Formats: sequence, structure tokens, C-alpha cells
Amino acid sequence: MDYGLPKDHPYTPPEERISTPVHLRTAEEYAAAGGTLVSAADDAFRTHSADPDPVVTTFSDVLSAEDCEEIIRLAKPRMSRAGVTTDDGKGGRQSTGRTNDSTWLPHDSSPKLYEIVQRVSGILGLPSECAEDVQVIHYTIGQEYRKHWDAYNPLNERGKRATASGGNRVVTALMYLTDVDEGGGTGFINMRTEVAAEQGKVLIFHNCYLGSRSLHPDSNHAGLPVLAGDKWACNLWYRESPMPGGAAAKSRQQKLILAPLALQPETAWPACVEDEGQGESHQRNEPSQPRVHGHLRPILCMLRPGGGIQDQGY
Ligand SMILES: O=C(O)CCC(=O)C(=O)O
Repeated sequence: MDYGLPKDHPYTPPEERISTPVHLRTAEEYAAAGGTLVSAADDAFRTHSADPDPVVTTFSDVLSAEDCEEIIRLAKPRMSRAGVTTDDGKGGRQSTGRTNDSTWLPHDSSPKLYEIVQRVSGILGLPSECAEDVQVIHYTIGQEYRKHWDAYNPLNERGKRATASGGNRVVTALMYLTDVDEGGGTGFINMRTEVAAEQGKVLIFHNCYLGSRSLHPDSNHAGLPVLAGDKWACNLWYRESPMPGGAAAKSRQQKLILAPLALQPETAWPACVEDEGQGESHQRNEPSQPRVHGHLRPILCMLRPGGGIQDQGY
């Protein structure tokens, strides 16, 4: 069928979309959990009027100032000019379209980072194993990442290669680690709308049509140029199935906790029950989750039958 789109446009008509078993939260579910929905400012630029826009939502104050400083501290010595994936499937080629710096951090680079990854995964309702390593990004004045898609087009050769392990990047969680004096928001190009970079806020957007691993063209977005100050942020890209880095981080954390517990009697395990009315939960957008005391508690709950935190969506 001819949709009148440019030949290389990654629009996939409904009959050619590839379904995914991953259940992503709906716009209503994010809103019920305290998310602010971002809608298109202008329908005229949608790729296809029959398709709903990709789900885009923000959650404020998910990360504290200390959380943000910790991620920047871990990343700072490792930053270098960011690359883009090339058509032959290799990463790391420099591009004039992406002028910022970046680095990758394993989820368990520090206990706090691991806990932050669990917190964000809780908002998404997805297991952290499915997330790639944390990609930290830094922009100084004039730097930007021009419009692009985070997901791959699984129908072309490059997309097939990139999705062979873990599937597609079905959802992005972008955490803003600093405010920006001027500029530096995230622009959704086809939706003609912009999200401001604010420290502690998490921007979540679906990269594929709901229920599918086929790229949603209207998820294209840009890191808009920083005009004053600088910008730190980090990406978590969730795939359809576990990624080696995410799975290894979880396994290391579980071993860390099981080692001392192996010496203790069964009764020494903490109860995994709802703690209600005892101040603010770290998982502030997940009211039904147990209150988290440090980064060990949710993992203990996960390891116990009937524990409070489950891998959802599979
Ligand atoms: O910096 C931003 O606001 C967007 C970053 C982004 O799109 C990316 O790193 O893939």
C-alpha cells in the first residue's frame, strides 16, 4: 500500500507490524501513577492519522539532587564524544548530528545507581534486566542531538542486526540530572512539542506502536541545543527481553545479598509487607510497592515467594 511517505521513512502499516509479548503501561496507567501526559501540539505532522501518538509522559522529582550528583560523579571521568550506530550495525561513529559527550555505566556501578534503576523500572513496570546499561549524556553550549529514533526498524538489515539480541528498544526513560539555564529540552519533532529539562524529572516515551516491536515514526525526538549553562541526563533503553549487562548486574546484586543470608536462619529474613504511613517512599510513584529502605530491600522481596516486587509484563 502506498502511504505517500518518503521511501526510507520507517512507517510500518498495521498489517506488517510485528507483535511483542511485552506489556507496556498505557497512558492511563502512567497518569494514575502520577505521570503528566505529553500530547501532540499539532496533529498535522503525524505520520498517519489513523495511528495514536506514541505514549509520552513525565514524572517529576523521581531522582533527588543527591541521586543526580552521584550519577554525574560516576560518569564524569569516563565521558567522551558520543557516537551513533552506523548502517553496518557498528556503533561509535561520530556525527555532526550528535555533538554531545556520553558514557555507559553498568546498573550496579554503585548501590545508589542500582537502586535508581530499580525505581525507574518500577515506574515502567518492567524488569531492570531488560534495560541496556545506563547511558549518561552531557551537553555544553551549542551541543545537541538532532532528530532521531531510539528504536530500530526491525524490517531493514541494520534493524535486524541491532535487535537480534534483546529485541527492540520499546521504551525510553530519560532522566534529567540538571536544570538547564536556557534551551536543552527534548523536542518531539512530529508531535511539535517540547519537554523541558528539569533536575530529577524522568521522561518516558514509547518508541514502538503499542503491542508491537515496530518503530513508531512519531517517536522521533531531539536533544535540543543548549543555549546557556550545561545539561546532564541519562538514558535507560528497555528492550523486549533481558540484555546481558542488565541481567549480569541483577545477578551480581542477588549474589551479594545471598552470601551473608546463607548463614542466617530462615526467620532472619525481613518480612515483605506494605509499610504504610511511615513517611515518603523512595518509590513515590509506585504507591502499591513496599517502602524501600536502601537498595537491598526490594531485592530481598524479589527473592521471596510472594515478594512485593515482581517482574511485570512478561
Ligand atoms: O538530550 C535529550 O533530551 C535527548 C537525548 C536523546 O535523545 C538520546 O540520547 O538518544
